[in-house]
Amino acid sequence: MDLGAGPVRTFLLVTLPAIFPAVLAAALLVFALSIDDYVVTSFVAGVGATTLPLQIYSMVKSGVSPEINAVSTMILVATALLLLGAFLLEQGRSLRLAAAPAIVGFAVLGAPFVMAGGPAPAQDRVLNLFIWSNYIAPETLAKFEARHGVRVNVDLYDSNEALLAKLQAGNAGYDVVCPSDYSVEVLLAQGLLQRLDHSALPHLANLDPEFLDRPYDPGNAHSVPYFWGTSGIAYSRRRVAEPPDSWGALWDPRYRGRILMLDDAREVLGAALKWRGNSQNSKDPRLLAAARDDLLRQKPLVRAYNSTNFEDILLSGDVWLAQAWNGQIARAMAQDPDIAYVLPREGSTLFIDNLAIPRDARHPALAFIDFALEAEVAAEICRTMLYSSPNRAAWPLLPPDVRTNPAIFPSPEAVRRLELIQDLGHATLLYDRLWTEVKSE
Ligand code: SPD
Repeated sequence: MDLGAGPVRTFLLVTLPAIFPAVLAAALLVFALSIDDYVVTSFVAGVGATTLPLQIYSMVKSGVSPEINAVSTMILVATALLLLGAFLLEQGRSLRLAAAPAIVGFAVLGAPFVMAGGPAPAQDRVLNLFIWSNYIAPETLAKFEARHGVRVNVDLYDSNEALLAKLQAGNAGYDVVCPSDYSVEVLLAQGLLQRLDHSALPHLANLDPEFLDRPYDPGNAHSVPYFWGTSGIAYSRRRVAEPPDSWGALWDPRYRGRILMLDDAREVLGAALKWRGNSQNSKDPRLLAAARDDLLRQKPLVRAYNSTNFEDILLSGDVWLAQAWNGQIARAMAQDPDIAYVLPREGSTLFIDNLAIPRDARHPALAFIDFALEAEVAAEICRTMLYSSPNRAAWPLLPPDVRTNPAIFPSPEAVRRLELIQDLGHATLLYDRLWTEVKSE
């Protein structure tokens, strides 16, 4: 500037070259962190801001597809090329020689993003859906997209607590969510759900009244049932000597290292409570502490806590007994007749998962909910995911082997032994603390 250059010229010719190493180092650090991090990103990313780890994580939830293998291979190749570049540089080779593999490496890393990129659709032509993994097939979404000319962005979760955390943190950008029974109650208490205009939901009449007007949402003013189901014990017939009929089977030392539990505070503490003949909605600190102690005793036997792809782990033979949700196990049973599913005699969870619209939603959410309530669509959703459909009009459209499968549609006698999980208000903190003690031990 002393010599007469303007601010831009000075910045480009003096300041930027001086700080360039720091800028480059920061860029590389940010890149490395973003390609490595899942947890923080999943909490802070907005809808549609899907980094590679978020994308891979949601792809893994619907089974390991060739796309995941392709992306992983590209990352591996790119890493090898970048390391080669660094190695050549270290060996004192010319910058040009060292830069060649590094440039190819960056190109390989960037290719999927360029290929996946396209013009972003207009904001009002988008629906942001936040739903349990293994709950809707891409072909069902494609039908909605084609009919309404809307693109559906899907984010997946595997626990009510993950859904609650996102919605409680403020405008998450979702238009339709899928909370379970007790979570509807929590969200309602915090004013986080919109009232549903039933006149825009003509297919509401398709639902079995058995699943309507439950205490967690009287009159279904804010939610409509999407799937229901059970928690039970899935096992390998070949490897488990006697068919289990009690939660106690998950404490059997003969199966050390071959047991899987859901990664879900209410379900796991609930199973321990049920095993001892108590309600899974108990608020009694003594019963809860005893359940925690049982779970700590069980921990050396447990191979994994997993609510995502427990059926795959069972199918792989890594675990032989698993606390599980029925639909994914029904899918595993269809793949391998060695897998079986029982509801423990002490009773277990009945869940009703619902579609609802968050307070800040902006897109055509009612249209999506009514679409999911249509008989043919509900039948397709049930047929592909194998969780239990509350849609009475869909039942005649289901294949007989789905309709008569007791893992999907248990008998009324079995259903009588099931209990809905309820919101426990302040006692939830106690469950959270005990669960943390179990997991962190
Ligand atoms: N992967 C989807 C499983 C959904 C099960 N519903 C959860 C009920 C939690 N109590």
